[in-house]
Amino acid sequence: MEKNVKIFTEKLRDAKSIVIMAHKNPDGDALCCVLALSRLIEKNYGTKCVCVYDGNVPDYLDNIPLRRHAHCWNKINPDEKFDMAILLDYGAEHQVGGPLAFVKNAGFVVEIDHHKNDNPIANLCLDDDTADATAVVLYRIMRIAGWRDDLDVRDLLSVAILTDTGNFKFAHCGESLSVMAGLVDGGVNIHRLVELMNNKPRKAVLVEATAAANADFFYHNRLAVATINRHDYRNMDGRGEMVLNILGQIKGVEYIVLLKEQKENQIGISIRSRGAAIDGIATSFGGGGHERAAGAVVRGDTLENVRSKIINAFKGM
Ligand SMILES: [Mn+2]
Repeated sequence: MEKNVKIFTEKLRDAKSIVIMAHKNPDGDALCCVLALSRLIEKNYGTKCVCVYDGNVPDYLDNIPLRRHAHCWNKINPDEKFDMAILLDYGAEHQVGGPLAFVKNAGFVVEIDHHKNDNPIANLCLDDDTADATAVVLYRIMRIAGWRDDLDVRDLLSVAILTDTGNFKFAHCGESLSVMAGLVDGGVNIHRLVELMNNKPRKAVLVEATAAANADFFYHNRLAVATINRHDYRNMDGRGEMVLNILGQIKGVEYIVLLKEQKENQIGISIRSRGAAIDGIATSFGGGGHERAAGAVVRGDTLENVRSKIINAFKGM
């Protein structure tokens, strides 16, 4: 890591134009890391970065610091050539979406990620798939590089860690806790940040609550499957973490699946596990992710078909 951070900082010193991005439909870790790194680069190297995203930013992230610095990628000239493109929390090439064009045109590509990825697309990889959040890796880089930060950066890294660990319910390593301790010592108020994220539209919360209430159970109640149809999907805010969290609290439930009919014949799948690894199942549907939190998007198939296929995929687990 030290050696790669050194290469990264040397490249940052030379880069005159930088674009930063994460996965499509960014979550807290994705968007907050983009904004935090952009501020860190500006503060330590004087370069103003362009922050882009594809898809929708959920309402619960409306009030995070520097939010207005993130732009939908199609607001930027598609032929723009950047000296450096930085991919954060992106998972795999196909999850970047529109801004991938900037990566292809960039002089040098850096990635900072905590997803398992067998085909990294960067010239320089600062990845660690054991980290609870990309923000944990970014914090490590910030410390190794000796960068100056500020409260906005510390707030953003905190929101990233809180969202990716579900307020530490899914924390696996002590590092995310010790990083958070450092951030709190640096002035972060966790309660204030959690309150700032309690910003979902009422309809969105009710859609998730209803999906959880109407879930079906299979294999001696070890698998819970919830469904959100096309009509209700339009009112969602984020990926439906609340549905997954509610069902995961049930005694005996080991696997939780949420199916989202994003549009006709396009089904989003989110899978969580309290037991065996399920990223293989997500991969078999064309997706990926982490061992116990993964997902996929299936195109060209109906909600009913995908539902029976995914239930089948858990046979024998
Ligand atoms: Mn993440």
